[in-house]
Amino acid sequence: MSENHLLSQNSAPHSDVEEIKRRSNYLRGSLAETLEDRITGSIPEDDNRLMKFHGSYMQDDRDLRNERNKQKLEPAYQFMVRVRAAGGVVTSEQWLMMDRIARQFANGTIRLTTRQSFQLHGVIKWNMKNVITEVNEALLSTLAACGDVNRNVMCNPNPYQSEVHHQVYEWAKKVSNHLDPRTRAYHEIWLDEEKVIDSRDGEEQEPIYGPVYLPRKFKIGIAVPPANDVDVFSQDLGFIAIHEEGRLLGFNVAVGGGMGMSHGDPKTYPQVARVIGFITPEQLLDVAEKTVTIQRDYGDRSVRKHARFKYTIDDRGIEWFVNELEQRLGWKLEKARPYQFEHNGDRYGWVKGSDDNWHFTLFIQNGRVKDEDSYLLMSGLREIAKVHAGDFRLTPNQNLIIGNVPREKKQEIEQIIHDYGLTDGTAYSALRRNSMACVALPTCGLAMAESERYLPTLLDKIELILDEAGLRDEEIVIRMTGCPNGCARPALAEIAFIGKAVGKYNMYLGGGFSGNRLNKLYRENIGEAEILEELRPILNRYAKEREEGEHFGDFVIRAGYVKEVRSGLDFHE
Ligand code: SRM
Ligand code: SF4
Repeated sequence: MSENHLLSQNSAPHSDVEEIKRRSNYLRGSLAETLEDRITGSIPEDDNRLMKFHGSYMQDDRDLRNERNKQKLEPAYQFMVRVRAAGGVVTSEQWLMMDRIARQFANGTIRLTTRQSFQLHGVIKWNMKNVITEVNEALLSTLAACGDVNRNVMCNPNPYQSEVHHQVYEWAKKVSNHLDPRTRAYHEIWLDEEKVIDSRDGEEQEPIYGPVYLPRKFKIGIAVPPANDVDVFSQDLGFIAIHEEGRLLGFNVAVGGGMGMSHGDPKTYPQVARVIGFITPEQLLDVAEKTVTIQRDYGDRSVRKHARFKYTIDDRGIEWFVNELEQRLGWKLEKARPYQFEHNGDRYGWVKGSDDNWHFTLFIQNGRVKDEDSYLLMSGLREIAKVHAGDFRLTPNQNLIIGNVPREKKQEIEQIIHDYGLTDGTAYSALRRNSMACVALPTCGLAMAESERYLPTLLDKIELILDEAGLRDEEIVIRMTGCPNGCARPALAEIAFIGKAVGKYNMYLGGGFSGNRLNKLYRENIGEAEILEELRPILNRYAKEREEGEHFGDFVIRAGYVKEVRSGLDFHE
């Protein structure tokens, strides 16, 4: 263990979560026993903290909370299970497995997340082992999908779009594997692997993380310009692929982004990552590992709200970080290379890849895959998976690519798409195609307002204004979350709504269309009528007064509705 690590372990009193991790014997705790306990559908809080590292959260159905409380019943405890694959690429067999377990053990829906993972909701305790076993048998994992470790590594999900995309995807997988926790706890608890009494000391068991893991979650994403679909500036550690004539030269490194904040606490804020230099592909793993160890050693372990990497960097300064990184690496970063981002959304419909195969990006509203009376999305995708030898790819914007369709299969897949009316979103407004909403109610314990269940109807109403203004096909990025944690990366949207209370939102304007600038608070605590009242004149003015090619987020700054935010440090100014 490095000296710094020991120092940080000994400084200010640590939060309770640090103690839980320390006592857990590498994430074991008493999980094996509490999962067997048939008296309650819940698990104790200490184990719930550890459960996150295993890819699951205990939740309760908040729609049922009051009623069950009245009836003096315990809350309807259930578990969310997050399944990850770097870059969100899975096979048809893996899709079919997710589809089956969603129907058999969860609430019959699949959630595609903003980090290219799957989520199942409503799994009861007794079914957790079945779910995790099936996931692992299909060669996917839930390990480290949540918890104070590196999370799912994001990248453009289409490895066949070009050779550079392919190489970037391979690097995303390598970073992901390199930073996976090494504890055997997961295999013992869920996969019935024999318990080994391990005589190795802490550093050997978790060579990168050590016995208390990271102070907080850590996120990595790799972007391939001109697309910034992974929102590289929202990541703790972002890599921007630098390519020339179809060749990957290396990556610009960006550090210290993050979206979370708390209402009313100006010490918390979203931040955009800053570009600090250029590295070659072979240097990527070293940079990722050393960056993670710096956060391990210097991140705040006493106040969890302040424990994200962005605060470590902002408190000490970017120069301090670059210096520390270069010292640990033993070499210096090169000067950052030029790059250009054009957008942070997904491109829909059919595209032909570098291998002559076809790829179809479907619009999935807020990432929820389910069957409804008029739209059998889940069944349609199941039928495709049955005949599709290519793959499925979860995009960073909660959409789905049916990837790698050979020419001779394209018609068959197109027929299923047609039969089930699956949509690439062209029938919708460009605003809706560029929308994201987090899960929020009824499963998210932190939600203050609706998000996924509300944004579609709010969009119906905003679309009427767009139609009046002639802006239906204007690409504007809009995002909503049920609380300020920022799971749909709202601080980077041109228009954002962040939940404050049931039916009330803070409204933000002015994010950059390519995910390069934070937005700014415009109105506080407003309901639907005020939202529409506020938006109508701004959208109408934008329609009339925008300059050639000017995006909405840039317009609202030029027109004086909000000030430009250059750094998270100015977010609350
Ligand atoms: Fe998130 C906590 C859902 C992406 C920032 N997030 C949660 C929890 C687990 C609620 C909880 O702690 O009890 C939510 C589960 C809700 C449910 O019922 O499913 C939740 N987060 C999600 C997902 C599913 C949103 C979605 O609709 O897709 C995303 C899953 C990603 C994945 O597959 O790994 C998700 N969360 C994000 C992102 C976006 C990203 O990573 O690109 C962020 C902002 C980026 C960042 O981390 O800065 C994000 N989630 C948070 C935070 C605030 C962290 C902070 O800095 O303070 C929390 C709260 C926490 O950790 O205490 C949180
Ligand atoms: Fe829950 Fe808040 Fe994340 Fe939405 S942003 S899923 S409400 S934690």
